[in-house]
Amino acid sequence: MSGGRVIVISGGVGGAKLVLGLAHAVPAERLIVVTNTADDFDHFGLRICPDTDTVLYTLSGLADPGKGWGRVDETWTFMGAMKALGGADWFSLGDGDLALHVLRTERLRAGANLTEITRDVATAMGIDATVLPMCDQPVSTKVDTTQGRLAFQEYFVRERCVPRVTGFEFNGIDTARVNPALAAALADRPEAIIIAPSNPFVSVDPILAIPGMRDLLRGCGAPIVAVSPIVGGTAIKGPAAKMFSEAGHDPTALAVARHYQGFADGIVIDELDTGLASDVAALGLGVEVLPTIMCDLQTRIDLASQTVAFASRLGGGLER
Ligand code: FO1
Repeated sequence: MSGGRVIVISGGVGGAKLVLGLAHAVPAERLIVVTNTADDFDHFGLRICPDTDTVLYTLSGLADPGKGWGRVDETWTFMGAMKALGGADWFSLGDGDLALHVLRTERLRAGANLTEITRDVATAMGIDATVLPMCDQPVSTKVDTTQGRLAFQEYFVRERCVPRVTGFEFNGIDTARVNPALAAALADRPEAIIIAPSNPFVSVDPILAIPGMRDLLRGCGAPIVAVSPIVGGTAIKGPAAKMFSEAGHDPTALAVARHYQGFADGIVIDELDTGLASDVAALGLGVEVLPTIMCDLQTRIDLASQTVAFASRLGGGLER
């Protein structure tokens, strides 16, 4: 490793696993985590930022290890009371988690931005790495389905990803601005850009869709490496494979590579997909075959350090 910053682009549960590995493999002062905020929404008058919170809880050791989102040892008194009153109970907010949403909402109303709030929460949680929301302006993913347009959490949680997807729109993206702290880090010769094994359509694409983001990432000179969230034809977590199928593509690591073709310099695919390596390479991408299923902390750390090493090797040969 050469000592520059490692910038990782992450969604929620799947991405946070690699983020935790990176937090062990890369010194904290060199790690920047950029989170998707297009899943954010208002619920019960509170601002909920699921992917950012999942990263914060994961890095601080507070995450529920079973679900991957929310807090470990959570209690659900609020939700029980809400349900008894006839309130909406399709989106579960634990009692401890609720404190974060109340605090964030109060601070947003008082004029703080998401970056400041996230920094202060990370500090309070004892997180040393930098966690940056992709932007401070509200962006919200809308999922077009054969049953009509749904807000992202309605599609994901309330409808359990069942409706067939016909497209996505990121409302507010035109007026979103790349997080200034990220822009500054990109101008400071980072060592590597890692795209975590998050959903390409709804976790990574919103980040890349911020005006100017792709050019900043491509132009910073660092190698861009994606880790495939599709292994052996299925998604490790969530609806990514279903979304590829509904878009008319076989859900494979090759489809992920095609998705990032022209943007990423390389892709990490799983050992189960070794047979796809030559097809991926034929797209003009560097390929690294690794065990990518992160079942415990050590496999996360191993994948993180091997991914950074792969990026560094690619970086040596980059000509842009
Ligand atoms: N996911 C669910 O499947 N059901 C829930 O009720 C739910 C609540 C929830 C509350 C706070 C939070 O930070 C995340 C929560 N998630 C829940 C996860 C979230 O919907 C997804 O992880 C992401 O938005 C997709 O990356």
